[in-house]
Amino acid sequence: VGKIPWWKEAVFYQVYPASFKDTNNDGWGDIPGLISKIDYLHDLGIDCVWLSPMFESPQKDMGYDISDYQAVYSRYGTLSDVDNLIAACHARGMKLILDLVVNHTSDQHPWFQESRSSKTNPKRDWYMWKPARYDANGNRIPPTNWRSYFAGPTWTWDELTQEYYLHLYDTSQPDLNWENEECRKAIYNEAMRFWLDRGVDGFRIDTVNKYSKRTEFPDAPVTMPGETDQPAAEMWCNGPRIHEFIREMNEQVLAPYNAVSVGELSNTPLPSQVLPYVSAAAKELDMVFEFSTIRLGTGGPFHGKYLYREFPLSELKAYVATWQQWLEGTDGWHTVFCENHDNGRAVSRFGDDLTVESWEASAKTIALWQATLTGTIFLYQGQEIGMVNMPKEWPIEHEYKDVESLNFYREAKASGDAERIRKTEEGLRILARDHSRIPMQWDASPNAGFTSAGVTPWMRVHDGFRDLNVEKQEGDDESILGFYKKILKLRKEYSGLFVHGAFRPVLQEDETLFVYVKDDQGSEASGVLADKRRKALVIMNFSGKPAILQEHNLNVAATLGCKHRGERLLVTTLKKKNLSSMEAGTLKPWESRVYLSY
Ligand code: TEU
Ligand code: CA
Repeated sequence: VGKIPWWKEAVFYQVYPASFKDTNNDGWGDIPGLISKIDYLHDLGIDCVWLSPMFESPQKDMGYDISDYQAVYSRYGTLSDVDNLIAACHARGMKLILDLVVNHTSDQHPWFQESRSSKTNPKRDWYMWKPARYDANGNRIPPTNWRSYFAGPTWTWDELTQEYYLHLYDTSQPDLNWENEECRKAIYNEAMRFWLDRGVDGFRIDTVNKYSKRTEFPDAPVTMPGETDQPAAEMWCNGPRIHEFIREMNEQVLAPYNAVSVGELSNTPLPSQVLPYVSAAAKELDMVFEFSTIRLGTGGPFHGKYLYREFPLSELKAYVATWQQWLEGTDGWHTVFCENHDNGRAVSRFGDDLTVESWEASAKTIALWQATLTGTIFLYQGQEIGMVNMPKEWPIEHEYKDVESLNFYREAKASGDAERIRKTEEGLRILARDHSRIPMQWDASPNAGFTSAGVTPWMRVHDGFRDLNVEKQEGDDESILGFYKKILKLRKEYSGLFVHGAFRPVLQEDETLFVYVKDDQGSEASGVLADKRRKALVIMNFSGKPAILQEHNLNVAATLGCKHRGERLLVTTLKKKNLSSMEAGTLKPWESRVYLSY
């Protein structure tokens, strides 16, 4: 049993700095605010904090548009604040990773200012410039028909040098040219070594599979009839040189610093395409976020992330089974997550936030779901108290701030197509990235304790904050927060089962019950001898109705099977007061249990 790397069993927690805690009353979260909450995170059971971008930026994409990799955006604080944060984490045996955003910079970055200044500037080739094309009527058109992730074309015309530059995201986020070796070296130095030398423990790597574009720049096939720009993720995802680039990044920086790396891998639904990034032998990344599971319900005829569609529980379960089992027999690793700053809140999307009972029970069931899956677990700020989406009646044009949301909203409005506008508004109200970006709810004081009374926070605080906040749940081990603390401990205590164990789906087609067996036989990590193998049966009622196990042909003892003497209840989402009414054969709405064989 080789030594297990720390990052496989660690609990990671993503902080979105603008919305976490404001300590200087400007309505914007800051690093001193995060430092003031490190003990809260330590007490929750967090081992490593992932801090979303706090670098110098015009904030067109909330810091994912960086204009200086070695400076801190003034509203977040200073370099010494970051040094203090690193020290605060390390003093508690915790670690800190930063967000590495190097597919693009802000158009305000000096590199781009130089690149755009003339065609002969030494940094011209650090970005992707192309001459215009002309249509049959002699009108100038972009080099390709690619549609941006934020709607519109991926090309912006530059009058001064009479060429287009590429931007997969906003026009203010020009793509760096990874084909240029000098540019890559500058990235490794300025964006990576600078922070690793200050003591940062690694990186979450933004858009990690998009640096190698199809450099012949072909047009994308038409999948959105009638639209000028077409979705073209295959033109820049998992491109011809991507593994060469990531291996070089590992060789040059990650390995020498022993830096942990977790890559953000979107638009890559096939395990065969994902494995090369995370197999230990590949020496590329330690792990990745694969989005198929939590992107369920997004996308639609306009490939807008914001055209929501209902999906059956069996579809969610199928994705979980696929991504829980894809690494068996390989030397790879992966992550477990259901929330981040780019998606709606899990309890509003996969649970039921309509009544206090269903909100609390479904949030705990989602917690149990995450805490029993194999991989490294990542929580997102507020998930631990069951934070929910913004109220559906909040007007989009006033309360939504995200460039992605607003671009899709304006594009739909401009289309004049009533059905498209309706579908986009409906989708935004469930899926918009804004839902996870409203202020963290700390207590029942004005502005939920995120900032002082009388201050206007950069985003509106959820109206329900008085009943949903950290203070209300702290000290109550039956709250959602108390439940997370409990099962994060159990996850570690039975890491052979929950962190490393083999996943075996049960009742895969059932549209009410989400059931699986975890088996520590599946991992040498548990060091368990064959005759002592442990198995756990996770049973979750993913519905608002009681579930009679017998009606679903579920028998606990039979399902756990093997030569065991019996099973015991390891954890239930029920509160103590309801335990007396707990029926072995019936699950209450959104009730979940874990049985342990022994
Ligand atoms: O997101 C990349 C990514 O996965 C999104 O492009 C996603 O595919 C898109 O929302 C689909 O509609 C990262 C950051 O997490 C995100 O916040 C940034 O806006 C983006 O990159 C650009 O840096
Ligand atoms: Ca502040």
